[in-house]
Amino acid sequence: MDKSERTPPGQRLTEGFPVLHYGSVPYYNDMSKWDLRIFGLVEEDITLSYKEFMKLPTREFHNDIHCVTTWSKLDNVWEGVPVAAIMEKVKLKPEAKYVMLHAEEGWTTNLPIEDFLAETSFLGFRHNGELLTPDHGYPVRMVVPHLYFWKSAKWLRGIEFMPKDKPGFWERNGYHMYGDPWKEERYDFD
Ligand SMILES: Nc1nc2c(c(=O)[nH]1)N[C@H]1C(S)=C(S)[C@@H](COP(=O)(O)O)O[C@H]1N2
Ligand SMILES: [Mo]
Repeated sequence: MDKSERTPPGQRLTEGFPVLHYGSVPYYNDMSKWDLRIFGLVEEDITLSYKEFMKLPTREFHNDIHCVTTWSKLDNVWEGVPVAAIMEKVKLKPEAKYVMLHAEEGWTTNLPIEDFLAETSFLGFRHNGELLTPDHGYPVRMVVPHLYFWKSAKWLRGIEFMPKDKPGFWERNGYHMYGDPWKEERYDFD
């Protein structure tokens, strides 16, 4: 597919990699303070240390990203942990229908469980050959490329399984609950 067909309506292509977030960039000088908690509707919660996380299987992912503020960046190459590798560590309860991603400083974003479990979703730690920079989510960010990029939580610290949908940070502040870039699901007040 050519670049125009890969660009959703209302988006412009950028070669750069803009940095966008609310709040401040966390710096980690001691990775023993980082962990990732998987909780909510699972038989048993787990907490992965950075060491445990980095031992999970990884692979390369190729995708395009689309930010709600109208920039799109094509042909990203990432290294990340497939969601399936995380899901092998927990037993999901059947009532789990939605996911809340928890980042540093209480920042959150919500999505349906099918979108979280999609084969194209992953926990990324390398982008275009380099470890993620602090600005882009070091050490680990979620990447859900088929939804607007605000669903791709930087500085990921928790994955919560929920029975019902609940708005995350931007969703409480007017962003769409789902955020399909091909349908221009940008804001919920229009
Ligand atoms: N933790 C956290 N993750 C976040 C955000 C945020 O404010 N905090 N902003 C989101 C938004 S709105 C966008 S567009 C992307 C931007 O990612 P980038 O800075 O790597 O381009 O991160 C998303 N992830
Ligand atoms: Mo965004």
